[in-house]
Amino acid sequence: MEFEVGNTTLELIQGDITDVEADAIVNAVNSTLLGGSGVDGAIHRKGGPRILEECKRIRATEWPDGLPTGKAVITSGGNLKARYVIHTVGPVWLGGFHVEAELLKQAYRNTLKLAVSKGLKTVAFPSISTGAYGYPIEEASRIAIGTVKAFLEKEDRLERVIFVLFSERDFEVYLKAAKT
Ligand code: AR6
Repeated sequence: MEFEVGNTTLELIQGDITDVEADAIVNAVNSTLLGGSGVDGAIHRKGGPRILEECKRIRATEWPDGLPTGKAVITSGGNLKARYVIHTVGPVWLGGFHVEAELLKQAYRNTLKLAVSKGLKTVAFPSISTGAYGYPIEEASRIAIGTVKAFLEKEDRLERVIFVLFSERDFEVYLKAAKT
């Protein structure tokens, strides 16, 4: 399903993000940048060791104490079809009484800003924070879609932003958010 937002096409698909051809796919990581389960595990498995080597270098140079929640960094895509991987840390869901919503917005916004600053044209996102980090997906989908749309209304250098939802249910939830 596709939507036009300013000059950019916003697309929602169901599938595995490691199969997506885009300038960058986005990885939902933890602060260590050293790997994990879920989409992170899948990206490192298919992308090969080069991605982890670059993550280790980023830790050693830019972020010795780990990448803070809401921030984003970029590595090559290793053996993936995508040229780059943008790694961002979404918030752990703590009941909604903390700053989860703001941090989730920052993760999407900082990823898009980084993509634009590198001259990338196509970016594919997974559903950040709604797996191991437990963010309720209805709420997360509204924040994800709303934040991306608001960004694209002001920024016309991206050609296509894709949300890649892993399950049919997740896809339906995001579709509903995109239509409203
Ligand atoms: N393609 C697209 N989406 C996927 C894929 C895939 N191959 N695999 C899983 N998902 P999660 P989080 C979906 O847990 O909640 C990791 O261990 C999944 O169904 O990957 O941000 C990190 O290292 C869910 O909808 O990320 C961190 O420690 C979504 O991706 C922690 O998990 C996000 O689920 C981050 O937790």
